[in-house]
Amino acid sequence: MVPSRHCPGLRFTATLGLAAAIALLASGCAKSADSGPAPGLAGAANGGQQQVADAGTSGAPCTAAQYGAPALDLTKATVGFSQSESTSNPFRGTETQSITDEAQKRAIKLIQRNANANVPQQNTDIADMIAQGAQVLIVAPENSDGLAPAFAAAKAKHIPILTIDRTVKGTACGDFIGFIGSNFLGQAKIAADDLGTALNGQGNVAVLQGTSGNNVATDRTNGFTQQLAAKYPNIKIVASQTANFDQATGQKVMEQILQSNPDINGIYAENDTMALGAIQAIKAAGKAPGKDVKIVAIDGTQQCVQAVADGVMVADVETNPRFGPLAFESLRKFYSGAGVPTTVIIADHHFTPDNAAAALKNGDVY
Ligand code: GZL
Repeated sequence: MVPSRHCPGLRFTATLGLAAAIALLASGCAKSADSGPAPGLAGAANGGQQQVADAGTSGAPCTAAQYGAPALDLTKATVGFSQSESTSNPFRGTETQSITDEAQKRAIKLIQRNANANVPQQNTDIADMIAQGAQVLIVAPENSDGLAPAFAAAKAKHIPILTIDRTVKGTACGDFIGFIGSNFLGQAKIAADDLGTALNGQGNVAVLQGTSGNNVATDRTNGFTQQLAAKYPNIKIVASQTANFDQATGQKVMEQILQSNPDINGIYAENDTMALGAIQAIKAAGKAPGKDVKIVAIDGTQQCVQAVADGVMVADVETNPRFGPLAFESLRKFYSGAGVPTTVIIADHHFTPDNAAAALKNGDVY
């Protein structure tokens, strides 16, 4: 594993206690968002397949019996997939494709819906799939507490739900099986270090926050502000506003921020699509992204990693959306009696000018 420029070449080992592992995750120097490919894949073209972070699993293994779900032969089952946002965002498009491909590979019947970032719609989607015969669900939640009606309806029918990419409030192995996703706090701390270094520790920055009401945006906002406060006292956040993880909104919000704060020299976008919108706004304001304004973002999409390679962005922290293999393997273990940890944190790449070109070549971007 290539040590990150900001974090020593830390890696989790089996000997780390969970508290230490969580502290390390929170410190932002977690392997899950550290530089370079996941360990053992250093430079290897692995097509970006998800890897579990070292010490990234926690929670007693959950089985169908413990959950109170009937036995099920997955190969004869109907699985429902509830996607939260439009697949026009490459994160969502890749996530949906990964679930679809893995179901096909395992010859499992999959039905799916897309709520287009609408929480009431996602409740309806889940209810519809239950009515259509879904016996187990994989849900990418739009937010952390708006889906209680759908989760309660599934629970009442003993239909288990595995959550991916965002968490929901409730009891693991009770209201839902568990969670698979990234270390969002760690991602944000790495992004803060990237921007702090690029600005030589001083400047005025703007934050484009994701949609409110979910753990991803909350952690990415808190992680960034905590790291700035801890390490970069001369960097000031002069504007921080949501652009709902959306490119057009990101451009509009950034145009407004630049009008009222012309001296901004850094931008932290909580996902790549908003970063692309911000780049448009910077250019429209007659400034050079990468020169006049340093930009860092989170997701690891092809366009933004290319921007890192081209010097337009300073770095891009990956959020690997290829949940298919891990999600279906988790369901297999859940039903086989082996059980699945209720929290599984995945390892993400950290794309910098040192490795962006190689990542674009070896298929680690999406
Ligand atoms: C992260 C996911 C976020 C992505 C955004 O797991 O919830 O939502 O980073 C997406 O691109 O909108």
